[in-house]
Amino acid sequence: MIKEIDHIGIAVNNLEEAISIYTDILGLESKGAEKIEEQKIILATILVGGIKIELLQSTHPDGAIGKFIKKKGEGVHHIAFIVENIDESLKKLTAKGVNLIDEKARFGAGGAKIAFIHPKDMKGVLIELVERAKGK
Ligand code: CMX
Repeated sequence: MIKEIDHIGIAVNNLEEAISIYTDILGLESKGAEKIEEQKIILATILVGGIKIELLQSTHPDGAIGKFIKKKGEGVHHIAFIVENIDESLKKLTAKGVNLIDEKARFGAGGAKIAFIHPKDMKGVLIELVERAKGK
């Protein structure tokens, strides 16, 4: 079902400052920022070999990232795995009794189909499933 890691999401207070740390200090490449209104975030993608780091800044205090930072501070927010067929994956997980945040996939950054699994069922780690269009 799971192919590989797509990205690691990191919650940050200040996107520009975070981008500068990952590019100027660590020497990684940034692909630029994207606002995702539905998720109440602005995200910047940092490329690390075949996988990505998504730096996530909240645009509203009541969004998922805003609430996370308020409770836990900045840091790793989620791990995203690539799946070939997200609808099939969600059906399989439902059959196994897994607590899904999204019973149906929705659209995320870059037009990918995404869905989240509740951290309570994943040993305290928020897991995102991602299905990318072929060639993306
Ligand atoms: N990782 C681990 N645990 C987390 C967490 C995270 N990212 N976010 C919340 N939690 C914990 C909370 O601390 C809380 O723990 P306790 O019960 O021990 O206090 C528990 O999960 C449940 O929290 P909650 O208050 O019931 O629910 P929240 O309103 O905080 O929502 C969650 C939590 C995961 C359901 C919500 O953030 C969500 O739906 N996330 C999916 C969407 C998302 O994260 N979007 C942002 C990124 C988008 C992207 O990258 O595209």
